[in-house]
Amino acid sequence: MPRMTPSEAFVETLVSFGVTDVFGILGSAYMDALDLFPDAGIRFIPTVHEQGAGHMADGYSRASGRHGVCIAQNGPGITNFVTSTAAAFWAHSPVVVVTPETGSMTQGLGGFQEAEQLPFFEKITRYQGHVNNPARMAEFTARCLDMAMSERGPAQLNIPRDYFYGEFDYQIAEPKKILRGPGADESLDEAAELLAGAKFPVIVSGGGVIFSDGVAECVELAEMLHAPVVNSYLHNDSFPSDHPLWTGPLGYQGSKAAMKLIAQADVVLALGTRLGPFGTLPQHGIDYWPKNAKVIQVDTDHRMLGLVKQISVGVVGDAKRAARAITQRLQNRPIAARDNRDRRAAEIDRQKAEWEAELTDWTHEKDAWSVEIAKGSPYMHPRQMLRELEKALPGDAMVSTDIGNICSVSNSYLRFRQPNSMFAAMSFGNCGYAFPTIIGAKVAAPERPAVAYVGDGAWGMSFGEILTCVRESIPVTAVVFHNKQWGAEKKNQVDFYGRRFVGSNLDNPSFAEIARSMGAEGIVVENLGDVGEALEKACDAQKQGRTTVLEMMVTRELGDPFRRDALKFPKRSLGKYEHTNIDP
Ligand SMILES: Cc1ncc(C[n+]2csc(CCOP(=O)(O)OP(=O)(O)O)c2C)c(N)n1
Ligand SMILES: [Mg+2]
Repeated sequence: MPRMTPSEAFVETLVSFGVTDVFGILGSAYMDALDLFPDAGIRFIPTVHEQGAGHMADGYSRASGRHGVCIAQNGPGITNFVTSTAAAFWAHSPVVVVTPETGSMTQGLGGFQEAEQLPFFEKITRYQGHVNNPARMAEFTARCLDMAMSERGPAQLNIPRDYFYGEFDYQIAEPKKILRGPGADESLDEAAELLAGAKFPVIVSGGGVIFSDGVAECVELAEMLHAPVVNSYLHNDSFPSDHPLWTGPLGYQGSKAAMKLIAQADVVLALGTRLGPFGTLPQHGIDYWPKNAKVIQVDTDHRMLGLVKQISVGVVGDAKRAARAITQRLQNRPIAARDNRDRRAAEIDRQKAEWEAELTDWTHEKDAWSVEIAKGSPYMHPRQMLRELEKALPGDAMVSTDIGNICSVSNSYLRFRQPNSMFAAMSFGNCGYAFPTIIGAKVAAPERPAVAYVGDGAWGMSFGEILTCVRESIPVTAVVFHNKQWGAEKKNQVDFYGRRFVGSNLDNPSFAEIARSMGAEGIVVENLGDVGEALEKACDAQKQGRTTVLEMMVTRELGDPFRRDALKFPKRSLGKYEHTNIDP
């Protein structure tokens, strides 16, 4: 075993696992290791804020399927990672969060930047490795890298800062190659049996299909059954949108075609999806989940099987391999869905055409408040703008989306032909996710156009990272929806709180001007006719290394709210507040 310092063992293990990029903000706690990065061939990408670094590591891993790694100073640098780690947890991103800690000899004395760093991350990581002895640096580093990948989620590597020093004998590990199988034969047999007998099978293609590189296998199975395929919520890139069996996403602001088709299913194959509760709520007034259908669920995590929706068959397996195994079982046997194939094909076409026509006609929001507020506005209707963006997006673009009303409405207008293209804020739903995430994605895939959709409120949280784009030459495009409000939450005040707007209106500067003063391009777009060209030019400018902020001036109208399911009309007890009661 070669003798080396713990810093060398840490860095050599990163190299052995193929890590070439690390995001973070420098700090004395790990400077001894950082000092080695250039010679090790690791690019250190300094960011504006550690949360940005964490999201960049997330976006990097989502675009590449490789580890995203972030690192920061003990104490405050590490607490800044909490939000980004929680987001990566719910996005199932293999992020390794390296958290140098107070020195082991002073922990507990209340020194500088001291914190117990493991509890912060306990519930938002898949694995926590604590280097309890410097001689174990290589071992724990490797284990965290392995765990993040095999558990598909963040792993924390906690290192007391004095443990970077010394000299020990280390074995530098290679990545473990752990492959998951398709699932138990009996479960796959049952799944095939149900699907063979189904008259209206529908496939839900989830994140697991993307993570397992299983889109081709999902397509093959769908074609064998001629089953329509719906994307699970915010995984619009889990099935090619130009395929005749693609029907669009379920969930908030999703595709009515997808919802109306799955509502008719007698057998649902949920492939690589946990069927998250938010992503399967009724939408557009359609309670689409087919309550009498038999559900087959495939997930690598057995704890997800039947957790949210009742299932008939659970398969603990890899989505790609399970799809292939089911397809093989269906070969050379009678398939009931073939008998009514033409009728279902016509139904799929009809639902898709109806939804497209409805989207095209849906030029603005039609609720009373939206109509009133948008009246006479010189600005663009968000839906029309989103349609123009959709048309102009390059075919190989990667798009990240934030949490906001307009970002959510974009769910209906985002279609992808290849996986690893859509990086939404997923279930953690934090404002400020999209911009740093797309920066990380661009580092992983510099040849692909990278576009973030961000509301103006969320932009305020995240635009600082323009500096990272400019300083580090990472060219991306930010499309900022300037509606002068925290719209998604304001919508609740419109619907439930008598239009009393507390904290929801925003007085903004010119975001294009700010971008220019930070060294990026900034373009204000006010007219629908300019949207497509502006996006094309901005994507083109990425080839010249330039980052562009497109400041889209839009009306204040708002689409359906996020959480109609979770809100109640106010009913007060004290006389003082009585006037705020709403009688629905
Ligand atoms: C970090 C964080 N803070 C607060 C919220 C609550 N929240 C959800 S959406 C939203 C409004 C988003 O406004 P904006 O980004 O301007 O987009 P818009 O809804 O106007 O399109 C807020 C405050 C959140 N999701 N995340
Ligand atoms: Mg806004």
